[in-house]
This record gives sequence, structure tokens and C-alpha cells, in this order.
Amino acid sequence: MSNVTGTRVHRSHLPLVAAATGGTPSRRPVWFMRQAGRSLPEYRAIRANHGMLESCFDAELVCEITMQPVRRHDVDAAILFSDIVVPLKAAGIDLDIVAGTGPVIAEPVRSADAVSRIPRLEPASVGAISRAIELLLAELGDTALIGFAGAPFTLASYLIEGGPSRNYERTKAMMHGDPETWAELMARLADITIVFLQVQLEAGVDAIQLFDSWAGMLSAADYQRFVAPHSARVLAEVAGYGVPRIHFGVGTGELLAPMAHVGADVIGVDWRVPLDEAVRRVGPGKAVQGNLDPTMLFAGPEVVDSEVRRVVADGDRALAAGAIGHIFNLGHGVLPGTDPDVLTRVVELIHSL
Ligand code: 1CP
Repeated sequence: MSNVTGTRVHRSHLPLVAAATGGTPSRRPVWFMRQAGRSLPEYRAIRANHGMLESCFDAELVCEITMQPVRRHDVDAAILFSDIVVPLKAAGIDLDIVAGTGPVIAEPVRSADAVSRIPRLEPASVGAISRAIELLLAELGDTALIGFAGAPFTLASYLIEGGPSRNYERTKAMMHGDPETWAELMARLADITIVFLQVQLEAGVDAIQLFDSWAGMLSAADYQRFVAPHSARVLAEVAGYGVPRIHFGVGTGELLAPMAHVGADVIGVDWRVPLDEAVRRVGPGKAVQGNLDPTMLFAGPEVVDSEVRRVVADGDRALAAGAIGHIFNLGHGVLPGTDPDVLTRVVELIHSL
């Protein structure tokens, strides 16, 4: 069932790859954004003794943490345990991932001069990630491995704001007030993202996801002008691997069409737009991924059961409306307080339907 290009083996028989490419998956694939991490006691036990970035640059720890949700939940894909700021750190940008906050940048990037000092990413500096992928592919068997990166806009927002943001005022100020510096920043971040994805693809991941988590803060006009060309370049540069490319952001109902046009094979949809409506906005010929509201996992078994069935039915309607596949996921990441046993039952239910 699998064909080989160069040294890579395309595992088109995996349910996730089949659903992403218009094949016939043996079952409806399901995985969860942020499935590795704080909802799992076994993750918290490891992190009690290891820092976040330390863990991300240790091949054995990356492998172990990536495997934890696979062992527990019977999901159809593992997502590499890492973070969108890992390639920035590896390139030499001074930052940390602070517990309870997220990425914090030591010297926020707010001038043309600061942008001109953003380095390139040397593949050797993320050698631990390549080694982790090798370990994972040996252990995963018939579970897909998803590599990922942050899209240039979402990375830029952290670099400019200095950390998580509510309104992205400095980011939008640079975008509109100094479009040349903005374009240079986006070009440099796209270069870093391309190298980081190429490293993962060379190591053999089965799919990649480009997270533009915060693109939904933008108008469609701003997205088209200031963001789309750079995301399109990233996705084009990795197209030659023949591996499905998933593209996702939060609150992107108004951006689904332009996000679909930057070149992904699969469009991730948050919980605000039903999957069949998403297909009408995206157009036919792509797969959709999503979109159970992660807060529904707190609402008790009856609600979880009926919401999972509704998303599966929406997925079937999406297929009837022209989508080439449906990958079940949440509309955003697993919240830290989620009961992991609820996730296990969600996977069982989806596979039984
Ligand atoms: O299973 C997995 O998905 C875990 C691997 C993973 C991924 C895919 C982590 C580990 N981070 C990410 C991607 C990521 N990181 C995104 C895109 C996905 C999304 O939208 O959720 C973003 C925006 C980040 C940035 C980030 N890193 C945040 C969000 C901050 C904000 O702006 O609100 C946070 C809290 C982090 C830290 C982080 N990354 C990952 C984990 C497990 C954690 C928590 C750190 C800890 O355990 O203390």
C-alpha cells in the first residue's frame, strides 16, 4: 500500500493519511491538538523534573511524551512533542516557555534593526528533533506521526508582543505602520519555519500541521495582504515531500477561504463553524479537521456523547458537500483540566460509529 520516494516511505494506508488525501480510511481518524501535555498525570510526572524547553531538546523525552497519549487513547496520530517557539530558540533567539503563561521573549522584536538580527535556523541545531522522530517511527507502528511548526504570523505575534497577547496591538501597528519591516520579519520567520518543517519531513513524519493559531484576530483583507503570501511560501516549499499539509487557526471562520488558498491539503476548523458550512466556505477538494469544542469534555458523558455524534454527522455532511476526508479533532487544544479518560472514551466512540 505504501510507495517510496527517495528514502521516505509514504504510509498512505494510515487512516489519517488516507483521510487527508481522498483515500478510503479503514476507520475515521481521530487525534487531539495538545493531546500530549498537562491533562496527563504521566506528563506532569516527567515535567516535575525537567523544564519545558529542556524536554523539547531531549530526544528521549520528546519520544516518551509524544507516545504517552498514543498508549492511552488509541488515537490515529501522534503529534511531535515540541512547541512553536522551539525553532526560534534553536536559531538563537533568547526566550523561555514560562509555566502558566507560555512563550516569553527576552528582547521583543520591534524595529527594523531587531528584525535584521533574526538569524537563520541551522538544521544541526534541531538535531535532537530528528533523533526523536527516528525513535518515534521505530515505536509508533501504524500510528501516523504529525510534525508541526508555527506559521510566520503567529510566530511574529509572540516576537513583537514579547509573549501571549490579548489584542495584538504592537503586531498590527508594525504590519500597518511599517509594512517593509513587517515583510522582512515575515520572510525571515518563513525561512525558519521552512527549515524546521524540512528537518521533520526528512526525518520521516507522515503529515505536517502549520499552526497559525492567532490569525483569526485579523480581517480577511489584512490576512490576504500581510500574511497569506508568507504562509503560501512555507506550504509550497514543503509540497515536494508529498506529505499531507494541515493548516489551522482559531476563530478563522471569516478566513477559511483565504487560508485554504495558501496551499494546505487539510483545513483545521475550530468549533464556531460546523464542518459542512466550513466546506462551503473552503470549496471542494480538501479534507477538513475538527471540531469538537474542547470545553464540552467537561459537560458530562451524555453531552460528550451527543456532541461527538453531532461532529461525526457534520463530518459526513462535509463529505457530501465536497470534502475529500474528515479527521476528527477538537476545535482547539485539550484544556489542562480535562479528564484523560473522557478523551479515551471519545476515541472509542468515534471508532465505533
Ligand atoms: O500534544 C501536543 O499538541 C503538545 C505539543 C505542543 C504543540 C503542538 C505544545 C507543547 N505546543 C504546541 C503548539 C503551540 N504552542 C501553539 C499552537 C497550537 C495552539 O494553538 O494551541 C501555540 C500558540 C503555542 C504557544 C504556547 N506554548 C502557549 C500558548 C500561549 C498563549 O499565547 O496563549 C503555551 C501555554 C505554550 C507552552 C506549552 N507548549 C506545549 C505545552 C505542553 C505547553 C505548556 C507548558 C507546560 O507544560 O508547562
